[in-house]
Amino acid sequence: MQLRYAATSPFVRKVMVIAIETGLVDRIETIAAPGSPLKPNRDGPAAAPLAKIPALLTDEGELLYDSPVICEYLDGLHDGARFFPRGKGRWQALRRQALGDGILDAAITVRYEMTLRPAELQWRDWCDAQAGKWRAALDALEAERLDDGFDIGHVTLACTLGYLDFRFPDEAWREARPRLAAWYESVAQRPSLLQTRPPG
Ligand SMILES: N[C@@H](CCC(=O)N[C@@H](CS)C(=O)NCC(=O)O)C(=O)O
Repeated sequence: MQLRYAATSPFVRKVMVIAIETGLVDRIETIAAPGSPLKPNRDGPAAAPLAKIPALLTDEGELLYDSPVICEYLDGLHDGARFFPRGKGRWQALRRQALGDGILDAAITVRYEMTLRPAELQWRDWCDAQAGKWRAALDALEAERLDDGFDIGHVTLACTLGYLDFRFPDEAWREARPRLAAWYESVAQRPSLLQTRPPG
């Protein structure tokens, strides 16, 4: 399998965490393909129409994209415990994945605004509104019990919090959210998360 990859992408990180946790990582060849909305990159193997990463070319030649799709595909290739539960817990796992992905979408949009758009065109109110979304989502997570396993919801949330630390180090999200912070400190010690930490 070939995976379009960047070590800084939290969506790629989700895929790599699942690949490590399921023992599939050695079957995946990573293709460096940094993503930028201003320079859509469709060169090389496993390029997807939206030019986003991750994208996975399976051994059967099928192109898959969007991290939830790729993660669920990988989860069907191993015999261990499922990261996408079938029965009880499925909707909670998918909802948590959606919440983490939504936080990432808001955060990445703000990062693009602040790094790609010329300073005089940056829209502060809009960035603040996006930050308001991810803060409300973090507040909702503080009210949840997350120490109930390790499925795709937990994987996504761990990668999400790691991304906030990586790209928004001044966010101080832990201050008013001690339970979420404690959960993250413990889950971040898993080898799959340690091995996929963003550079720097
Ligand atoms: N919903 C997608 C989001 C993927 C995404 O936004 N990836 C970013 C990198 S972190 C990207 O490729 N950005 C380039 C672009 O938006 O053109 C997923 O879950 O895989």
